[in-house]
Amino acid sequence: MARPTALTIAGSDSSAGAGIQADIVTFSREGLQARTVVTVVTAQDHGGVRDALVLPSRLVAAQLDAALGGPAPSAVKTGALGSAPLVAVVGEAAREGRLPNLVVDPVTHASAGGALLDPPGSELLVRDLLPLAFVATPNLDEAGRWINRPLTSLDDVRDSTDDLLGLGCTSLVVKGGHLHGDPVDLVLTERGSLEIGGPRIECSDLHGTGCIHSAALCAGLALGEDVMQAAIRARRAVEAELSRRREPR
Ligand code: PXL
Repeated sequence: MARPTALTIAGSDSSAGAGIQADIVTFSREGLQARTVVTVVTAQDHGGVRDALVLPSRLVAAQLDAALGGPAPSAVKTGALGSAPLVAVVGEAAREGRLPNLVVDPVTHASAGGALLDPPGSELLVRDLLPLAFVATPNLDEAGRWINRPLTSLDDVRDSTDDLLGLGCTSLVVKGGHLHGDPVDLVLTERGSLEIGGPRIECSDLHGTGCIHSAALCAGLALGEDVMQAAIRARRAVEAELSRRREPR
């Protein structure tokens, strides 16, 4: 039988550790066929983003039409979206019901520095795209910014469940990497929550781990898992990647 397909709408990372390149590798590791829509082309290395070009919305819309031309993908994720017009292109496709199981990873900056979404784009993402998302995957800082209140502890997130779901997405996975001690990811849905623990794997290189997380989550949904199962898959994919990076080369 043909492998299930997932679509990523994201930026290109020339170092290939993050962005659309990380998404393709992750989809493939999880047994999926990838389709891709490139939004921003970046030239980057460990020093950060050296240059970047946000593609014209016409070209992104054309890629999206082409990528959605065959049998529908089983799930879709977004990464770096560059600018408000590209957020609008994705929003329009989502409103038309063309982006099933939409995972919105709110990427604004590259891990080594450099903007990947401008401020009007970030505003539109919250207002226009989050309400169309099946899952959003903010870290603590991003989730806190969305509800205008700093989130620094697990209790802060637990107490903010209603406000976070009030943003309009069906569910959220608030990533706990910034918590003190071992990270706990919190899955929030109208039907209940789940806390996903695990050891903190110390690693100086975290480049692309957010992309791997949202891609593996998207893969889980494409394979028919619910958001809680898919969030566990995502957490384990990040742990496996960090363990590989710690191995002596
Ligand atoms: O991990 C976030 C991210 C997303 N997309 C692109 C990136 C990065 C991080 O560097 O380069 C293109």
